Amino acid sequence: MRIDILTLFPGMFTGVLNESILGRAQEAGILQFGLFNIRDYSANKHHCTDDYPFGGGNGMVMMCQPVFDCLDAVRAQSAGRPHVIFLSPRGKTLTPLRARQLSQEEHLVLLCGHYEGLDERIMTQVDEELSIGDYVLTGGELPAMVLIDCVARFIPGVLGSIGSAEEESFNDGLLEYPQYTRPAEFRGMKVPEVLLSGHHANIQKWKREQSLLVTRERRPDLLAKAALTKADRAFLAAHDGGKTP
Ligand code: 4H3
Repeated sequence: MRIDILTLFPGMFTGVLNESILGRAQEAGILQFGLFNIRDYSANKHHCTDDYPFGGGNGMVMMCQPVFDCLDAVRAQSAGRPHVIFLSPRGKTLTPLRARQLSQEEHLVLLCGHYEGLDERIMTQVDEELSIGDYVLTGGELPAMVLIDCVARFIPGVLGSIGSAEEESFNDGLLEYPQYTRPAEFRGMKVPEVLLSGHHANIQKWKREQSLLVTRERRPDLLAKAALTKADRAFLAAHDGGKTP
């Protein structure tokens, strides 16, 4: 997958994209990133990218011209038609389902705003507005990085030996069970016996049950939506935290 990023602050991305799992995915040729500095496309002699809002109001608004020209440059370089996303608190909230769907795209373009916002006419160039949550940030750069990381996990080969994103939190609608590593006892705290037993079926059962308990306790909203088996329901009913006498 190719991901082009349009931003006024390309330097914000270098660490995040080049370290750890995303860095390795680039080396493996699974992911390619392009950083475009919107300022480089300003036709203004002072390389201006923002201006005062018509009708007054606080702050500055990103101008059409540099963003349109930057997007044109990205499109001129691409064979197909990229999917253009604008990161914004007014977009739909990113979900694991949407992230998985986006992981099938060949080419994403992420547009990051700064200042108070963008000239609304730029939205004619955007296919989708996405938000990473109900809070406002100083720019769309951090949300773009979150989106990239979240989508990349669903691309085959990116997680490699770490396992598949499918196995992890949210995918079967439940939170993860607790995990332990050596030593088996640390400062008097013991690892649950079953994990040391080597009994595969019992271990799988324990993990599922722990997922059910932790999800009910912390995110009952997720539990209500999860696909539960008869055995899951029976287990939860038998371990209702003493609500039933
Ligand atoms: C996205 C962008 C929060 C999110 C953002 C989010 C600054 C967009 C400015 C930038 C606009 C304010 N904040 N929740 N902020 O995903 O350019 O709207």
